[in-house]
Amino acid sequence: MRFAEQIRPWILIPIYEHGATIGGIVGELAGFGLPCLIVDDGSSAPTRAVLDDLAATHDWVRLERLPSNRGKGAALRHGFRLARAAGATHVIHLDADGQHDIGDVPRFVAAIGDDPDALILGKPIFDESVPASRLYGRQFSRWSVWLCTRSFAIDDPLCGFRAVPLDATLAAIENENLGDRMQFEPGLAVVCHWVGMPIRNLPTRVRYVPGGLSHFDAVRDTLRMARLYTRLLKRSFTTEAQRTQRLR
Ligand SMILES: Nc1nc2c(ncn2[C@@H]2O[C@H](COP(=O)(O)OP(=O)(O)OP(=O)(O)O)[C@@H](O)[C@H]2O)c(=O)[nH]1
Ligand SMILES: [Mg+2]
Repeated sequence: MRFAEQIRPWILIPIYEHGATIGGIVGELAGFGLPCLIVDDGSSAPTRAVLDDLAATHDWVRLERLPSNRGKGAALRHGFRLARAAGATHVIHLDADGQHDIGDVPRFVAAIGDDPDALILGKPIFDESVPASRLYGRQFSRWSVWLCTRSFAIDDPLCGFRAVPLDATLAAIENENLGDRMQFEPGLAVVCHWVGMPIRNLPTRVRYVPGGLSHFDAVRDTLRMARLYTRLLKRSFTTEAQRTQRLR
């Protein structure tokens, strides 16, 4: 795959206990010629063994291991920093559970080429495999994010398939407390929008594999998100009030 000299995208995969699906994903990524960083967030022995084997057999796969499970958000943040330190300008991150259409990676790369400054968010196209609870939960997050940003720019704040410009994103989240778990991704989209980063939404198919393993905790993760949205919403009103006052 060819891209402009100054754009150096890496694949980033945060993983927790998805040893059964990661091998197939790495196999599909092999043809794209992109370095791949896998951040293992305290998985147990079976997944660790699969990852060790993948890193040993593919020189373009780099494995980073965190000593204990901290959450997807913490793993992503860690991966952003490592990838940037290693010379990446962007990461395309995707989930390890086999839900994403890996064939869309070149479309994310092309979208980076079209607008290297943009945060490119996967806009999921679900098939009939999606559980209804996920669709309802998503609506809650979409509305919350639209309120926080006073815009519809972010179509889906939860999709784990994204392209992230590293310098601008790390600067935007540097002083933010966006949490370590599933609330990190919607929070990141909101603060990136707040700092004026262009947002693009890229349609991509998402499927729920029968018997697939999910770490999304409907109660705890929804509560974490609700708390974060409340905090961000309050801040959006304060910022707006300050701006109005300055204009008077
Ligand atoms: N590093 C890290 N990754 C995690 C953690 N929990 C989940 N992941 C990864 O994050 C991705 C998404 O996790 P899922 O469990 O599928 O969560 P989800 O996609 O929000 O939930 P579903 O809609 O049920 O699939 C996968 O790559 C997981 O391996 C975690 O605690 N740490
Ligand atoms: Mg998933």
